[in-house]
Amino acid sequence: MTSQLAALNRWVDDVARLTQPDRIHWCDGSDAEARELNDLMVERGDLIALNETTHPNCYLHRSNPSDVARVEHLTLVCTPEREDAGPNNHWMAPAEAHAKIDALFAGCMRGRTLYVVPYCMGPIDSPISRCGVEITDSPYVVANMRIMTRMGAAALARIEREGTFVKGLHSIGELDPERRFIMHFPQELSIKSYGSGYGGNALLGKKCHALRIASHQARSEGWLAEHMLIVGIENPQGETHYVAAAFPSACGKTNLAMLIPPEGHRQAGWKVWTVGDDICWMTPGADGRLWAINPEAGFFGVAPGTSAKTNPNALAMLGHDTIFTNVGVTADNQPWWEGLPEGTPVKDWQGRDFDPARGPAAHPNSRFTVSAKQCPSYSPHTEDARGVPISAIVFGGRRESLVPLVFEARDWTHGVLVGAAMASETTAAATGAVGVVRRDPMAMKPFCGYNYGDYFAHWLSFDRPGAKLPKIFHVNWFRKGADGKFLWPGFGDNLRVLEWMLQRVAGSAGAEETPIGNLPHAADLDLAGLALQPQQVDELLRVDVEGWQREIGEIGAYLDSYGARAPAALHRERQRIADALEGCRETA
Ligand code: GTP
Ligand code: SPV
Ligand code: MN
Repeated sequence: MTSQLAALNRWVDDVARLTQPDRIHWCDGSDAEARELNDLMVERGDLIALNETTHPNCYLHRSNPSDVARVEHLTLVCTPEREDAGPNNHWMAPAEAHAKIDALFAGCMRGRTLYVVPYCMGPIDSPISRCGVEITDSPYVVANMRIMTRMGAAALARIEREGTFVKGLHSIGELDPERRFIMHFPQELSIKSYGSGYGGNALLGKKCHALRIASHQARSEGWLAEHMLIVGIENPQGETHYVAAAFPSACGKTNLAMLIPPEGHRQAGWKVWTVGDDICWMTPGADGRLWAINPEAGFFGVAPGTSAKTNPNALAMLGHDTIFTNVGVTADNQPWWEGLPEGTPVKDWQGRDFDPARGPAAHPNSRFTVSAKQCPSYSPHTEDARGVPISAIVFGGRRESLVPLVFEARDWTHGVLVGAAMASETTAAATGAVGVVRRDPMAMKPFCGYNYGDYFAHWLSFDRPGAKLPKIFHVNWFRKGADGKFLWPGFGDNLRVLEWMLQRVAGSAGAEETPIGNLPHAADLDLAGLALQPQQVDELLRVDVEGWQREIGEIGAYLDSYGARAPAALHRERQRIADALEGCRETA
């Protein structure tokens, strides 16, 4: 046995001694194993088989009602120095954290099976990919990890060959919110998660490894681990350009990643290719460009709002081999959620008879887990070992006022400030109030595994001689009019905005320079076929100088909260914008 597998075996032994499982099962990722696990879960009531005719091999999982979203207040980054986790993270000293969570793990797997889940984040042969092993007592987690990662024998072989792997220890414990922690130890490349079975808290390859631990590794190794979708846009000339976009949780990544172009664009020959919908690892290539892989192999997507109108590709992939979590069901046992035009829910997400007075049938953060290969727009380049070259980076938030539909950053430093200054209304993806505007730089507030000040400096460091960096843009699909309705149609029509961006990259589209960045004139956007009033377009593309003066003041205070760690270049950039806004107001 190689020393690596010996190290893995020792760790499994240590964990078994602590947690006292009845059995240990090493997952090989085979179909037979998946079938056995599904049968077991159906028998135990962890999964409910859905309508075999309309949804072959689809299952419903109902979470404990107190365990349906990420828990940011219980998610800790445990670096030796508190300052290295930064004010953006909850922190605990590593020794104290281990002691606290190990006390919860003690004996917690009695009567249960301990599953050893080797996984690879990224194409199994890519040098950019990284492996991990999750130990869990939840068969639901195993089933999800099998879809979301390259899980099983091939990953174990890579671990044996390669050396390092991230250690993730997980138990659902008692699913008691009072006995729940999600802890990260970046220096030890390890994660410990107790008391939750929900997505980001429990599928440790996803946010815990591929963002919090990976962002820490990426900083020391010169790459970026980001909360971004990756999408390829093929123009009528047959050229495909890749865009990476960071929007906070439940703010449109899955939808943008697999959009269907508007009718006119489709006829002209535009196509969209999905590479990833949530996480992007980007590395500078020998050619100076940033090359990106999607470390995941599946989608853990938001169900509500997904329909044949908003996201036909998603609907098409959800017809078979999908795990649904916390959706409602119809009388004939089909999955149902708010936003589907047809079907009537008879049971809500908690399995109760559906009563609209008690709220929606599907939980607002109900999800589907599905293999990326089931997506009709799945890009064959998803498996490319070197990744795909990124032409544009997009930041975006959910802002009902102030922030225009789109603007372009003048250069990389301005773009990093645009990312660092992002704010968005909170959503049901995390516990806590929904609809509250908060700063969420680069959509990484819950996921950056170290001090944001250092993270901004790391982003700035990519601007160096020889670099051919993507252009940076900011979008807002969620601007509302006085009537409280979204001003922009969104979804497939978002391609119209991406088209302008790619024309800007090619140097072939116009823009107006403003203090906050470059905005398209209405005539620079292809709006043909949309029923937008001219005043709606004006509103979407308006820069409210006084509103932005307030915003830029708040951004200053926000940067100040990172003290000396906030890069001086961002302060200078912010001041330049503040001065330009002041100049604008004086001339107005
Ligand atoms: P996470 O998986 O939590 O990271 O979310 P996400 O960023 O992938 O968000 P997703 O694409 O699942 O969208 C979340 C919600 O926003 C869904 O209910 C969508 O229907 C809705 N949504 C997505 N894109 C748009 C858009 O362009 N306009 C509007 N109005 N709503 C959108
Ligand atoms: C998010 O909340 O950003 C998600 C779902 O993508 S989770 O896996 O829970 O992080
Ligand atoms: Mn996400």
